[in-house]
Amino acid sequence: MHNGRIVGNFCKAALAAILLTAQIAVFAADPVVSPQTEPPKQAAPAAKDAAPISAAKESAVAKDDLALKSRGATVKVDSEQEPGCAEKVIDGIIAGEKDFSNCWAASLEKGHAHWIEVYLPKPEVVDRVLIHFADPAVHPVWFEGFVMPEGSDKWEEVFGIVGYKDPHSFEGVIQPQPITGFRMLIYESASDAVPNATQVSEIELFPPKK
Ligand SMILES: [Ca+2]
Repeated sequence: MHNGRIVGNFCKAALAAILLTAQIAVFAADPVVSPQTEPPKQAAPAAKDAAPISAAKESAVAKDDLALKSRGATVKVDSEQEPGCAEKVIDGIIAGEKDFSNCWAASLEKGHAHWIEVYLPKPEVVDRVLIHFADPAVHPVWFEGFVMPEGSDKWEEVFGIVGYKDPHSFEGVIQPQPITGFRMLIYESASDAVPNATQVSEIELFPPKK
């Protein structure tokens, strides 16, 4: 649908994003939950101390986010557009609508599926995942979430989403349990013009509210 060719750093392709976003708003499909998984539960209310996620400029994560490099979290990815950009999903900074340079961008040389894994320094009970995208033109539209339960070395699927159309963020409420990691597996992202591209700005993992 978009014939323009985007080159270079997608995180900085603001104008292209605006143009593509307008098209996505028209053509995006309604979300359909993957039939092999349970539907995601109703999203929990935003935390009182959560930063606005639709701000034009960058904003900060909520104070109780466990998935932070500053708290000892680490990250693995299938590929990077720029070396080291994967750590931007745990740096505590959320991309803005007009400034989405703070993100992991998968390599354009590699096709989907792309994946990103966040590891916690010790098991933590988590019941909510908040994923912030970056360039709305290349946001994930078909993806799955997994957790690694404490004491296990296997990923356990907690949600599967098809046709996701919010270009900014996704929130999933999951069964509370102690986990050591979270995995996002992305099968498809929004851009037809650059089908290999996908971006995530931040992954937040939250403990149950006290
Ligand atoms: Ca970030």
